[in-house]
Amino acid sequence: MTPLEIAPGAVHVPGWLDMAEQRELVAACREWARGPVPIRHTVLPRGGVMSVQTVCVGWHWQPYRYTRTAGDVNGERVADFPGWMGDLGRRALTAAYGEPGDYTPDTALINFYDGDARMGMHQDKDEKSDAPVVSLSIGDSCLFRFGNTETRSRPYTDLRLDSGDLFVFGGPSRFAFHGVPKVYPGTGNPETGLSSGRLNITMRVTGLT
Ligand code: MD3
Ligand code: FE
Repeated sequence: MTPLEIAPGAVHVPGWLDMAEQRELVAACREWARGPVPIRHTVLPRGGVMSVQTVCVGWHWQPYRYTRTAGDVNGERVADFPGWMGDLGRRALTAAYGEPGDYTPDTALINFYDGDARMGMHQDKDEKSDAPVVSLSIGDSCLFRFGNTETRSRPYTDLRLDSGDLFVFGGPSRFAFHGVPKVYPGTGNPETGLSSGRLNITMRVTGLT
């Protein structure tokens, strides 16, 4: 529960979510995974298919923009971003930075990793806002790679993210490269409601209306 500043603006709070909160988030994500836009493997413009499975709320992300409707899935409008999730985002900023500021996230990307899923090094720059990104991890642990803002290679810091961990990326870290090179199957606690795999929820401010 002690915040660790990994780089300026990048704060890791291990074990931030208690078991009840993790269970509630798993249940909410399970509902969103059913629809109105079902969870799926995102297809990239050059034909690649992401190994992670994703569902969005508030705004739909498709590479490389946000829309209200999921033109690359089933054309439906995504579920509304719930008020309780904005409250959770402000509590997260308070835990990481000591104050919530005026943080008003309007979208969440929910990524599900099976034991073989990975995410390559990338920057999140489709948002027209430099407000922080809040990341919550549930289920299996993973290796998380936090890089620099210039290149997708070294220097980077490798760390392990466990179930219940919070990470906030703001300020100079907001546009850093990052990725998930490995998931550690079987490390999660079934009490979360996830019997296998890893769930990552990221809240963002799109800057769109
Ligand atoms: C650093 N997700 O959804 S969360 C993503 O675990 C994404 O699913 C990973 O990268 C996951 O885009 C990593 C940690 C994270 C998320 C957003 C960031 C780190 C970030 C934005 C800027 C800098
Ligand atoms: Fe990212």
